[in-house]
Amino acid sequence: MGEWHKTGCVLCAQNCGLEILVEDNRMVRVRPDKANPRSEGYACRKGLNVIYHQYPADRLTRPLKKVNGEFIPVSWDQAISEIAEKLKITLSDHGPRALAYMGASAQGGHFEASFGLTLLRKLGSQYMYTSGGQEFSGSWWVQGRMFGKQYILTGPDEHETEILIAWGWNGMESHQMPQARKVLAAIGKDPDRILVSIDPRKSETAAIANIHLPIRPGCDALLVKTMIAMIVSEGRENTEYINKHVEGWDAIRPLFTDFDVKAAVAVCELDYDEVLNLTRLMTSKRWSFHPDLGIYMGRRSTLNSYLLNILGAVCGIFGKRGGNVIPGMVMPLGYHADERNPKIWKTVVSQMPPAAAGSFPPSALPDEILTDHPDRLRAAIVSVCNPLRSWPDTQALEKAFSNLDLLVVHDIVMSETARLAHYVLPCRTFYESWDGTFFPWTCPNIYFQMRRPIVTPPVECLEASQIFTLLADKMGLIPDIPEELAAAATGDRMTFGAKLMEWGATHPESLSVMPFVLAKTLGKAWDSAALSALWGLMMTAPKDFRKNALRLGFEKGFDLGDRMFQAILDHPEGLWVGKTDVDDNLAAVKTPSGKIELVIPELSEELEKLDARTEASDLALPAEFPLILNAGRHTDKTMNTQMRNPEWNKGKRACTIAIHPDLAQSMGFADGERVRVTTLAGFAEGELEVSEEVRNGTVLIPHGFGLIYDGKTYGINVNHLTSHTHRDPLGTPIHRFVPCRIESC
Ligand SMILES: Nc1nc2c(c(=O)[nH]1)N[C@H]1C(S)=C(S)[C@@H](COP(=O)(O)OP(=O)(O)OC[C@H]3O[C@@H](n4cnc5c(=O)[nH]c(N)nc54)[C@H](O)[C@@H]3O)O[C@H]1N2
Ligand SMILES: Nc1nc2c(c(=O)[nH]1)N[C@H]1C(S)=C(S)[C@@H](COP(=O)(O)OP(=O)(O)OC[C@H]3O[C@@H](n4cnc5c(=O)[nH]c(N)nc54)[C@H](O)[C@@H]3O)O[C@H]1N2
Ligand code: SF4
Ligand SMILES: [Mo]
Repeated sequence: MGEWHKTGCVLCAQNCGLEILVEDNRMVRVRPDKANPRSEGYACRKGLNVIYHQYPADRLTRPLKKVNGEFIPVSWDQAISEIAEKLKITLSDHGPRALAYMGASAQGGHFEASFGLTLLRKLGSQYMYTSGGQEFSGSWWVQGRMFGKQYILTGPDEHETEILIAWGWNGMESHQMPQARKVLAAIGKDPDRILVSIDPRKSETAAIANIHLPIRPGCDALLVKTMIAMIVSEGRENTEYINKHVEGWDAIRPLFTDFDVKAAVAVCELDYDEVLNLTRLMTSKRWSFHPDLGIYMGRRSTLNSYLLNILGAVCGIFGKRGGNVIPGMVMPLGYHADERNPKIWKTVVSQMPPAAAGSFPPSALPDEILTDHPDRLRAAIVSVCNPLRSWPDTQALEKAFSNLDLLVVHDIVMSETARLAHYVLPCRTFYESWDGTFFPWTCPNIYFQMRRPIVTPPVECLEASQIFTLLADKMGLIPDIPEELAAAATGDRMTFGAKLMEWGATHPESLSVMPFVLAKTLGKAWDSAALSALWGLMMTAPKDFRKNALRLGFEKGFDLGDRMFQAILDHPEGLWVGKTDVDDNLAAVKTPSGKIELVIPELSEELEKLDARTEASDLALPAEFPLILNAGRHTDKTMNTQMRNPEWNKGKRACTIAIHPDLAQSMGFADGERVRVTTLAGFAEGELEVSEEVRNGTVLIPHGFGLIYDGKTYGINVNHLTSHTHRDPLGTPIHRFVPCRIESC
């Protein structure tokens, strides 16, 4: 007889509520949890197959050290002592710029990030690299300039909107919104609402959209500029909104006048009347947009995000119900790292700033490691992240990682990155530990779920947060904790809190390492560093968060943080923890003017030059690579690199090289044959799929394959085809526009 446990899916940012049946300490069945207030019984096939994720054949159960090219098991004490020693030597010989932390990217657990970042900072380095830096560098940098902080994000208020624009987003497969398929289908079917897809191909979302603009790949910036120009020429700007909430429109408005919109629409290969009609709808109805990788990893990534924000501001959709709102957050996703502040580091070779709310762009990494500059990267801790398959340019990264003096990987499996490490440290899975995520995307209520362990981990496995604590301790970074304080951790939390404050007041050095102090006290008593960090987070929650909690109905009081913590424990199914003030949503804007600022001097030249003529020549492909590779479509048969056991896709056509029937015919290819795709970075071979859904002239390969499992390789690692230098000025790889060719093999 087993027991059903309330938990959540750890595979994507939606973290849908799940119930999992556990028998004899083994997860055996999964069903959606109707009691979860955000997902309300919604889950997709990935979540329902999460048992494959929990029990991969290459699960790590002991700390491993590489000796003469082979991994041998070592004790925790040996592993941590040796890593601490090596780190100390590297840092004393070469300074803090030699160290990077790569992580803070998990879809199922964010607590590791606060420990990794605290350790990094304490050791004097700013080099944090996350997967966010390979999707959001441009867009979050733009948010920093226009909304005041890089972590102030906006998202569609999908339940109130009249028009939802899926812009380079295939929500029907990728979700990226609570209950995405249900919500998108409902909008598409509602006679009073309009679902728009702006996507070069007939994606699963485009297929159910009321309007599909099949834009030529890479033309989004030109299209948005055109749309703004159409609105300006017909005088349809939302002047009242602009006067109240927007700064700088008069300064940039001339860039949108005297613009040849007809020529621009032709370059985008769209229908002029359709585009004009859409802009007319956009100035007469409440619209919202969800941009995603087609925009972020598209050509002109940063400019795309800038122009979309200008368009939204001109139409007055930000901070308004049914438009794009700033969701409340339990915890910001990163911090504001303005590169104009001289204290903020840049990468040594490419001089890239950490534009994605504190994360440097992974595309910069190969050069940072392989340079002979004295400040090169020499040591890295990779935590809950798989750069060797996920980040651009596997060949360059492989070479770079092999040149590190020290590579430590925290993972649950022998990932492709772990294979290159000097030490591999075994983690508890997210079903064996306490953890939660801070992805927002609900409005007006703010959601949180702290998942609890539902199965016992293999004895030697630890939370990544606990591993960071062991390392910090061994390196002498945590002040001695008095016995009285340690003892108080097993008793009443508020009494512990009072003692902690008292001790902290006389030990100011403890403040910069507070997550570690909590982990060594409460975390020890609870066998979870992550859970202790949650308590710390609730007790020190910023004013805005507390205001949101009171608005939802929590009562005021000095113990509010502790009561919220208890409420979270009392609701394993997840709960609403706050409510934003939607009527005053733009109060969250933190620019100097308090308004949405439209002038970004660094982008003005690119914006000014952008027109049909310059784009037409710039878009031309070299004769050697006449096709465009979309390197990394996110499909229902992948979940980044997290699903390892290939059995979960048994009988499905999981990884293919897809092209349009016309292209197949012109090249004499048949569905199912083996073909080779070549780019500047390299080549890959695989099975051809011929599909009407693909835009002619493009080649689609999913992201997330190239898995090495049980001695075999499954599917194509698409990052063998991407070059780390094919990137936006802020470092985002241009994975949706990779020139390529295809031939039979
Ligand atoms: N099933 C599944 N779901 C996932 C993931 C997964 O691996 N599998 N991963 C998750 C993660 S981490 C992320 S970030 C998201 C990503 O979610 P999405 O961004 O929705 O994923 P993509 O498949 O890249 O879809 C982007 C769309 O942009 C289109 N596109 C390509 N080029 C252009 C262009 O030039 N202009 C425009 N306008 N569109 C273009 C593509 O045709 C595609 O339909 O998915 C998340 N959800
Ligand atoms: N070419 C190309 N590349 C891409 C993309 C693309 O579209 N094209 N999409 C990209 C996007 S949007 C993203 S977000 C990144 C994602 O790339 P990553 O951030 O690398 O994410 P994941 O593949 O989710 O894997 C993270 C690692 O965490 C480990 N892990 C899973 N669960 C646990 C756990 O419970 N505990 C611990 N300790 N470890 C665990 C997994 O085994 C895996 O090795 O990849 C990207 N790479
Ligand atoms: S949508 Fe995401 S969180 Fe929900 S079940 Fe699917 S993979 Fe899991
Ligand atoms: Mo992502």
